Amino acid sequence: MNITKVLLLLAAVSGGVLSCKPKNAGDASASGNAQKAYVAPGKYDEFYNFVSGGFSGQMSVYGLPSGRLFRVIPVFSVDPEKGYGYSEETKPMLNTSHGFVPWDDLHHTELSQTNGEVDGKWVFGNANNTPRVARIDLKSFKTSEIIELPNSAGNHSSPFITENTEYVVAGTRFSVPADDANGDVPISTYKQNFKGYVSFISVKKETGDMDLAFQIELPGINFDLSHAGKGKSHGWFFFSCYNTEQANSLLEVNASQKDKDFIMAVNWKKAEEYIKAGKGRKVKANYAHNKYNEKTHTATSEMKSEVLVLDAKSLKDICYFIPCPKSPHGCDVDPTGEYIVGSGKLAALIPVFSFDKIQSAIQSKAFDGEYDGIPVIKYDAALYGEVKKPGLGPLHTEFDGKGNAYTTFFVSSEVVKWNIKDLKVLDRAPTFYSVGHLCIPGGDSKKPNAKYLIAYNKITKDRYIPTGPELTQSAQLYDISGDKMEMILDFPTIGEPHYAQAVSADLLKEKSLKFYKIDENSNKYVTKGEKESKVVRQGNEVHVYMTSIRSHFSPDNIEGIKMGDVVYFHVTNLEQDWDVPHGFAVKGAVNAELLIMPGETQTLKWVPDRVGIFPIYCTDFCSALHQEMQGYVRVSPKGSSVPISFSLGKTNAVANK
Ligand code: RUQ
Ligand code: CUA
Repeated sequence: MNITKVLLLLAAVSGGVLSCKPKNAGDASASGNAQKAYVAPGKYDEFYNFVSGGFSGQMSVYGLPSGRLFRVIPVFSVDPEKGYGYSEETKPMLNTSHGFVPWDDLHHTELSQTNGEVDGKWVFGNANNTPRVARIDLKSFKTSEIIELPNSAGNHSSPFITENTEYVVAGTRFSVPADDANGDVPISTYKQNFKGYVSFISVKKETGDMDLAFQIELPGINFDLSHAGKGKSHGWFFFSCYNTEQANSLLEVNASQKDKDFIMAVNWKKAEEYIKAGKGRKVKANYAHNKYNEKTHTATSEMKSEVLVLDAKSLKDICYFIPCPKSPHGCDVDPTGEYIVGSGKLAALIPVFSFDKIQSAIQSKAFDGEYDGIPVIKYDAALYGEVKKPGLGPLHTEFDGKGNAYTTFFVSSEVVKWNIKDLKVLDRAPTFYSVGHLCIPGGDSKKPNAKYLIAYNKITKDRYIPTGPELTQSAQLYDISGDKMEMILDFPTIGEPHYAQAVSADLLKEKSLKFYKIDENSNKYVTKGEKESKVVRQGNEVHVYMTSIRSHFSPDNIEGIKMGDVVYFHVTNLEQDWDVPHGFAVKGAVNAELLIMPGETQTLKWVPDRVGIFPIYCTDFCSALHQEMQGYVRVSPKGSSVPISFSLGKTNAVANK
C-alpha cells in the first residue's frame, strides 16, 4: 500500500469511529462485570495507578480497580491547588536554562525497579517540551528532583529505566543542532547540522539522586519511545526511531516515504567501557538540576555546564539499527528480555525481534550497510517473526508474564492479545475510542501482575455527558485474569493520559509519609512555636514568621506594612498529625494560595498594590472552626509612620495613630 492510500484509510477509519460504534458499546454492567470493579465505601483499592497527565504536565494517582482519583501530583506545571511553583520554596523546581518554565507536557510514567521488579521507591516522568526528567518520591508523593537535558528537544522516548534503575534514559524527539554548535543555520541544512542525542541519567541506589551520566551523539533522526533490555538483554536499550528520511517539513508525508524506519539497539554496558577508557568528550552545555530537600522543605536549582558525550559513529559497537516497518512508535521488551516488539503506527503487522538473533547478527556482521556510520542489521537476521493481521495502527504493548502480549491499536480502536511464541492472535477487545497507551501492573517489568489491563483512550465522543467542545479522555479497565479480556469499568482522566504504570498497593501504603517532624524542619524561616512567631522588617522586605494550628494563625493581626514593601509570609504548620494541612491566602495575592503540610514551612511572596485592610485565611477545611481561621493585614501609604506590630488574641486594642 502506498502512503496516500494509507493516509486515506486512516482518515476513513478515524472519521468512522462514531458510525461504527460496536453494538454493545462496551456496556460492562450488562454482563454483571461491573461488580469486579466495585470497591465498597471504606475499602482500599488493590493497586495504585500512576497516570501521566499529558498536556496538564501533572501525574495523577488513581486506585484500581475502582478508578477513584486520589491525588494529582504537580510535576512540570505550576499548581495553584497546592502552591507548587508559586511558593518561594518550590519555584526553583521549575527552573531551566530558559529560566522559570511553569508548564510542560508529561507523557510517560515509569516506576523504579530492582532486579527487574517494581520496587515502589520512585516514579519518574518526562517533560516533552523543554526536555526534563522528574523523580517523584513515593513516600511523600511529591516531586523530589528535576534534571534538564541539554542537546535535546522534545524529550519523548523517556523516562524509561534499566532493571536496577541504574539509568533513566531519554532520547530526543526533535533533532536539532547541538547546544555548543552554531544553531543559527537554515532549516534546510537539517541533514548536515541537526543531530540526535540519547541521554543516560544515573540514579543513586539509596537516595534516588539523579545525574546526567552521559549522552550518545547520533544521526539527526527522531526518537520516539524506548525500553530497556532485561534478563539476558540487560545492558541494552532499545529505541524506536522515525523520520530516517531526515525530512524537516510536512513529516506526515515526508517522514513516511520509507517502508521501514529503525529500532535502535544501544549497548550501554559497552558505552560504560568506553567512558572508563576515556573515550567520551566533555562538551559545554547549560542545564538545570533541581532538588527538593524534605528537611528544609526548599528546592534548590543548580546550573550545570558540561556533559560527557560519546560519538556513536566513531565508537563502534555501541549502537545498531534494525529496520522496523512503518514509522515505529512503541518499543517494548517482554519479561524474559528475549523479544523486542516494534509497533509501526502505519503498519498492519507487528514485528517481533529476537535478542539472541540480534546478537548473532552482530557477531556474523549480517548488516545491510550503514546508516550515517551506524551498522544496519538485516531485518530478517534480527526478526523472530511477525504477528499477521493483528489490527490497524499498533502503538504500545504490555505483557502478562504468562507468555502473552497485549497491543493497542489506535486506528482500529482495540486491544489485541497475542501469544509471543507462536505469534497467534488470541483475543481482541474494543476500546472507546482510539487507544494510545495501555498498562498492566508491572507490565514492562520482569514480573507483571496480570489481573487488570487499563487502556488509555484519546477520544470519548458520545461516551459521557457532553462538556462543551472539549471532552474528557478516558481509561478503560479490563479483567485479564481469564482467557478473554472483559471490560469492567471506564473512567475519565485528567489531561491526556499517555503511559501509566500500576503497582500493588501493599508495596506503598505502609511507607506513605503521614507528616513531617517539626523538630527536623530546617527551613531558613521555620517558626517552631507560636511564641517565636514575629514580623521582621529588613529595609523594604517584611518577613512574617507565622504559624498555623487548629484553628488560628499566629500572628493574625499585622500592621506597619507600607506600599513599596515586599512581604514574605513564611507559614509553618505546627500540626503533628496525619492529614491536617492548613492553607494560607491573602486578598489580592497574584500567585496562589499555600497548602502547608503538617510540620512543613512554605512561603508566599506578596507585594501589596493598595492601601487598606487585607484579610488572610486558611483555605483548607481543617476543623469545626476552620471558618474562624482568619486574620488581617494593614497596609499603609509609603512613608507612613505606622510601626511594625503584630499580635494574636488582642482584640479591641487601642487604635494605632
Ligand atoms: S505516546 S499514544 Cu507515549 Cu506520547 Cu504513544
Ligand atoms: Cu486551618 Cu482551615
